Amino acid sequence: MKRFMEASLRSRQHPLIHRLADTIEEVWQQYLDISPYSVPEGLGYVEGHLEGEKLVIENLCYQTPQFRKLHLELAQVGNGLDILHCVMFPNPEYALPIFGTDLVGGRGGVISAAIADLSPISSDRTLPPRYYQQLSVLSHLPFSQPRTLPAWGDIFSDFCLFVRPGDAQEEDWFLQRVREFLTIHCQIASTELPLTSNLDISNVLAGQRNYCTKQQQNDKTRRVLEKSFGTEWADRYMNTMLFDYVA
Ligand code: BLA
Repeated sequence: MKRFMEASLRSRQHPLIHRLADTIEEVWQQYLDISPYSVPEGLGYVEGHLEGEKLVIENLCYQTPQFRKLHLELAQVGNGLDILHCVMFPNPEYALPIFGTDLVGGRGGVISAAIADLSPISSDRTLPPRYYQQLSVLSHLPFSQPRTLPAWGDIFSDFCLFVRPGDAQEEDWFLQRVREFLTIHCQIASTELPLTSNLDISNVLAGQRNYCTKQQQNDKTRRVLEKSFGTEWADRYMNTMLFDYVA
């Protein structure tokens, strides 16, 4: 089989990031009907270095009948910081939650932030019953260093995992949980029927818009991008590449 994606940056990144990137692609290929998505001009591979620290970004994007954009981004800052960012944006005709994950850490060092969620987009902030049923029977994972969500994090579900993995076992647990989230999500999504009512579709759009505007408030992401690319570029990148929405 033809190579699905070029594995370049990840081989120089933290091993957990490399493994998570491979896992995400593997589950996508196993369950979804993937086709190409054209990344905005000049944003497939990006390098910036305003304040000395070099930032390299690699964007991999796909689409499927149920998802308008599957986005996997790998980034490396100088020699110290590695990042994996992934979001699956459903088509507005599908009332599906938004899968998102972010891993931030230093190479050879520790992962400081590992987050994954299936985030609800309904106005009552609950997940569809099929998701709730499958997520609530997953085993409890006793992470030693749970982290607290920032204020804008009210978009995340009760199943959101946000930790600093303490050792190799906890890294494995994180990877396993993300695989479970993704598998549940892809299996449900591929049997989901599209909405037909315009009101239902506009409610999905409102939910996705809320998710994106909250994520755009993440100052930690913004600061990393601003340092290497400047304020304007960072703003445009966050609004058009990371968290774009249909108005
Ligand atoms: C945290 N995100 C962070 C941090 C950095 C980035 C440096 C701080 C790490 C720490 O607190 O230990 C940076 N993340 C980036 C950059 C990109 C990125 C530069 O994705 C892209 C180029 N963020 C997401 C998604 C989620 C997310 C999809 O992109 C969740 C599904 C969450 N990241 C998230 C959260 C924090 C974070 C909740 C902690 C924020 C805080 O504590 O204030």
